[in-house]
Amino acid sequence: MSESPIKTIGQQLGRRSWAEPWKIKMVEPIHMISQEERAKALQEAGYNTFLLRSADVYIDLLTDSGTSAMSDRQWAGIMMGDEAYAGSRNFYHLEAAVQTHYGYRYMVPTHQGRGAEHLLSQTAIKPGQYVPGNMYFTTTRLHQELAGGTFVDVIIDEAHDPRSLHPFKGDVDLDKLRGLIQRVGAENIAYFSLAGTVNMAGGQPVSMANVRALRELCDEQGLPIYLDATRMVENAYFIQQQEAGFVDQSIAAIVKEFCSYTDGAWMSAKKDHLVNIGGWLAVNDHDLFDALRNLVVVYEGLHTYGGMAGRDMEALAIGIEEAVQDDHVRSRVGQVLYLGDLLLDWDIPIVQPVGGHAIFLDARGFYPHIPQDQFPAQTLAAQLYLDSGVRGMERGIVSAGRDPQTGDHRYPALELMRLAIPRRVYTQAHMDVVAEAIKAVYDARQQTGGLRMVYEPKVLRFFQARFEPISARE
Ligand code: P61
Repeated sequence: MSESPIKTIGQQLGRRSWAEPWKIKMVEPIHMISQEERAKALQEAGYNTFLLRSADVYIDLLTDSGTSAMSDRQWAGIMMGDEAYAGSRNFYHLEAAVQTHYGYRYMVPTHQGRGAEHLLSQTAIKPGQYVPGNMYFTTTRLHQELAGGTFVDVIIDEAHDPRSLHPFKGDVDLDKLRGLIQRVGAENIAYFSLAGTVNMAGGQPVSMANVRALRELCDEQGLPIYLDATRMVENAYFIQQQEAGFVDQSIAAIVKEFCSYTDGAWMSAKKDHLVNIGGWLAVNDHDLFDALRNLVVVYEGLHTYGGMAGRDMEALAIGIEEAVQDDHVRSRVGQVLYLGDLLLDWDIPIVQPVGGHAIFLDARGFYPHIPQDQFPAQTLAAQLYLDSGVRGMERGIVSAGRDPQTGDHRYPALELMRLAIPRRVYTQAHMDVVAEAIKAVYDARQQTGGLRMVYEPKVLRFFQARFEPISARE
């Protein structure tokens, strides 16, 4: 493991330029349908980008989850799948990769991140307990609630302000956490639910100083910390670039130090780890591991495959090693920053600072005339698709869902539309197309009206909800 980051050619020679540390060996054609066909596809999809067919999408920034390109080494790993029901050699490779790079003692494989969230929530939360964390994530909070827990957001206030330039907007507000402990008692708190590169805040990182301080407080109170490590590699990049004392440390070393302050982690391997499917859950406590290992066989599969094929585990083990390479992370986050810079040059309202995996457009800045319960971010996602076949995702009131107690919409401070960039998939030219499309939608903002929801699923409603435009006369 290299302990100091590798320099790009540009950095070695004192130049500005940088480039991807790979070249393209295989391509997948994409195509674009006409404006009339897009309008029809959008209507058929109920103005919900989750319900579009991918064949109708030109540049797909719905998610960076499971959409990244695998390397030739990962594809070679696919051919090395050991599909034994029990004890596949690929499992041991994966276990070793998690232990080496994340430092936890015990690992349970799962089919994807929410499988791991389910197992952890059912095992570590007693009904009635609270689960504080640095902003909710949809599936994470739902599994905590299904286990009888109540999630409490204790992220710093800056995270809720798209214009705040705080460099670590993922940080935990320790005073808010102390306040919760005083109010409900540490014995009524299951664990701290910490996320790296906080997705719903705009891909915002947590600083090393913050996790160290959190560890101290949780030690005083006897609380474990479990980490959502889904985009921890990207979080480590921001620590390396922005936190004093880390510029000479490798991403791999930073990830490992960060994890050392936590008691375990769950992972959607579909993000940082460059695979199309997979996940894991890793802990240091043997009793907890035992309980998780007993539960995984009920919901996911045997404890040496957890819902993945042997070949999936091999691609994932190799993906972990590739994910922590400095030159990879620099170019991955660099592409996101490139798109962000184009938009900032045109004064398009986006969440700043630009985060690790996505650009988040501030839908309130686009459509101040559309009330939140007419779904400004959902409207923005629909408009961008209509303009140019670019697909993004609502991350506002629809995603926030309803309060289980009152049944009312939750009204989040952030009303965002996310454009998540898959890893190693699109080029700089694609980013230019996306930027121009956003500019066109921004320029037409005053003529745009909101939506009404005409079908609403009970849980995780954003995936399948359907909408209709509200006509100007209403
Ligand atoms: C995404 F619209 N994320 O960002 P699984 N933790 C974190 C995630 O980002 C995450 C999971 C756990 C997705 C897919 C997705 O509301 C949505 O492997 C920080 O997807 O089960 C997933 O991991 C869950 C999109 C999930 C959504 C939920 O695009």
